[in-house]
Amino acid sequence: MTWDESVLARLRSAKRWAVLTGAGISAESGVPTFRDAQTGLWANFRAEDLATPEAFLRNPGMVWEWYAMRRDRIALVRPNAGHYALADIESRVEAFTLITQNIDDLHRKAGSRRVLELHGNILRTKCFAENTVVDRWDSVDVPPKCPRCGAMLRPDVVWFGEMLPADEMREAMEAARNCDVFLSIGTSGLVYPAAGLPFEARQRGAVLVEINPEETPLSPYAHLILNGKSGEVLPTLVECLNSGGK
Ligand code: BJW
Repeated sequence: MTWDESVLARLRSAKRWAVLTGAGISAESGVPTFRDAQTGLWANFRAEDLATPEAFLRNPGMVWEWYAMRRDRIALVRPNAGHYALADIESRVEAFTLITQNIDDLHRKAGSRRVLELHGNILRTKCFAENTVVDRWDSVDVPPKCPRCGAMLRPDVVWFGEMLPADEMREAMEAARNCDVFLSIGTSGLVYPAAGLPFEARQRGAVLVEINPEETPLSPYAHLILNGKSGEVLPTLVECLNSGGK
């Protein structure tokens, strides 16, 4: 791991932080990533069969059940040391925006306060037709029916080809453009528009730090690469920042 002291010094004096997280930060909590060749969700399922509106319309029961299975599993998992380290940094710096592509709610469970969920939240359900969040339903159909309009219910996540929530995306872009330091953690950097945020930050002069055990398309542009698991690297980074040494 390269702990470049001059970059660490810039992190210590940074006032405005923006952080982008992906599936990797939850891997150590037991949530599978998408693109890992062995354990990733897309190793066993094709994204086009499950994570698009077209797939849902083709086979709504199967898609609903797949998300219900993942939701039940996610409801049982706990944040790990990486999630807690980010909540810790947030409590110590002037401005901190946590932008996540994850739908598992683990950042909030770890105590992070300002969290922008770009790809929704699997614990919420919405109406396929009206796009409104639905908390309760009596329907025993699979998928269940919206109690207001009778359309199918679906998980409140962002599928391929769908727009990201506009307010969250706007705030994420603002945070990326105005930060002193941008951390990209546990994301393959393949899915846009989220993958464009670190580039935006770098272009505006931010220090770019990547935390990932693997190389990604972002790696050549990072000022500091912390090559390892976020549950191990982030607590060490917090220690470094607090102690003023390595
Ligand atoms: C560890 C670790 C440890 C392991 N510690 N790290 C520009 C160019 C090309 C295409 C497009 C473009 N703009 C838009 C597109 C189309 C598309 C897209 O990006 N396609 C690309 C794949 C080519 N984007 C969209 O469709 C988006 N919508 C959109 O752009 O709307 C406007 C529009 C509409 C119509 C037409 C055109 C434009 C929507 C994207 C929605 C993504 N949804 C998903 C599913 C969410 C629901 C669900 O969970 O099922 O979001 S896909 C999936 O990928 C999920 C993730 O959030 C997302 C990113 O994955 P992530 O988090 O990076 O995970 P992995 O598995 O890829 O990587 C894990 C990483 O962790 C790895 O690097 C590991 O090494 C690392 N790791 N263990 C730290 N312990």
